[in-house]
Amino acid sequence: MNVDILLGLQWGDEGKGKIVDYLAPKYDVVARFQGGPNAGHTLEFDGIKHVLHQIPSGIFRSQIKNIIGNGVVLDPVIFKREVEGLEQYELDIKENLFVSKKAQLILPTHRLLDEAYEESKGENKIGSTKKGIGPTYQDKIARLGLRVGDILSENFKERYQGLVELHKSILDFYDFDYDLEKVESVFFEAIEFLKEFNLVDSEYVINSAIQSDSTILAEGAQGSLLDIDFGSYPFVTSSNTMSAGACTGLGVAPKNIGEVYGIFKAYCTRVGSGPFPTELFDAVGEKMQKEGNEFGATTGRPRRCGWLDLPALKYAIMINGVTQLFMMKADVLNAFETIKVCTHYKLKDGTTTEELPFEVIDQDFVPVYKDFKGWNKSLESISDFESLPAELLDYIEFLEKELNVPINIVSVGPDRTQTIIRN
Ligand code: 2SA
Ligand code: MG
Repeated sequence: MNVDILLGLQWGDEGKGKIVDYLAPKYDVVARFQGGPNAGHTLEFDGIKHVLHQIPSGIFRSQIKNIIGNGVVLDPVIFKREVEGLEQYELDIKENLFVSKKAQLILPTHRLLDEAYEESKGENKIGSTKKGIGPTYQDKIARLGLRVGDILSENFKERYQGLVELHKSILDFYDFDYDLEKVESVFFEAIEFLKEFNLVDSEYVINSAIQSDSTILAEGAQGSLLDIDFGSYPFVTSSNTMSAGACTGLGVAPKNIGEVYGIFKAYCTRVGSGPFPTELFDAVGEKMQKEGNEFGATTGRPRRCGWLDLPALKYAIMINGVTQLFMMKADVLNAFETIKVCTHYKLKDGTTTEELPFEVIDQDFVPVYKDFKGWNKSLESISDFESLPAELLDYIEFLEKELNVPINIVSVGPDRTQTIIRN
């Protein structure tokens, strides 16, 4: 069982980048299994802040192999930009990065389609990152997509053209204006750039790593509540963000899965549209946004903020089989006199439930909260678990009891060093 999985348990932005960076030295391989450039994993160390979108977070450590798995949708243009952005760190990217030939390619027209679909939805837009994620997965499932390995074939341009013609007819249907010429030349430059990397059958790379007893960390992107099957459909992303996605997105058998690390914030945030039962619309929410610097790493959009939602968190723990919990951004709550946790929902008919309903319509139920006294002090100088303020320890103890999974890491700041490990 040498594949561990790290996942966000909420709506993304839980701080996965920081934890992968912290865990990475324990692993020989770090692999991305779903999503694409809609992810933005922020790593901070030695006073440097870096955001990774498609490249796995193990890239900063020279002894780690990094894999972009078959379940990923890869934008070659963003890939090129990302690699170039890393040049300053003098990493051995060409040696340490392996890209699955089976990963799907995001074409410039996929991005245009993403925009066209969003525009056509009016009020009901998903709030997509407009990186072409949905349309690319759509083509994958429709068996129309182009894969990374296809760029090596002689008729790649023809096949590209064939798919683009289809996309154009859809764009025309939506009356969507676009200028493809310029973006296409950038795309083909990026395709040439991508050819210089290790394009592999990554399922063999991973399984031979498993055979030779190497340790592998599967790095999830987005969050469990954005899962295509179990998220708040249709306000979700287009991949399986849950632990099962690591098996299909890498070609790893379930028997090889060991730990499932679930990352959650001490409160909740969401970018984009869709239900958010504990969302705050008042000064408290604004304060959370400000204290937590809650602005998207990919699009810069402000994140909606609210209190921790236990029914939603329990659901995510259930579908993922989480074995260890890591609580992030506890320090953001330093400034609050009272901290609230939603323990269950009260439905319109007066009954209560701890389960997420089929359709989460905010107006149909109200969250019921339990109040906790805030600790109201800085956590900056604290480095061991026992020295955390009593109020925060109470909060953690309550959550562990409710969730039935140990909280083994508490993050008290963005830097690598501000990570409290529980022995
Ligand atoms: P898309 O672009 O089709 O996947 O958008 C569909 C919905 O999914 C939401 N979405 C996200 N929400 C939060 N974080 C995202 N990425 C993180 C970032 C990185 C992460 O920092 O940008 O945590 O992995 C992300 N990606 C997609 C989006 O807002 C739509 O509601
Ligand atoms: Mg993020």
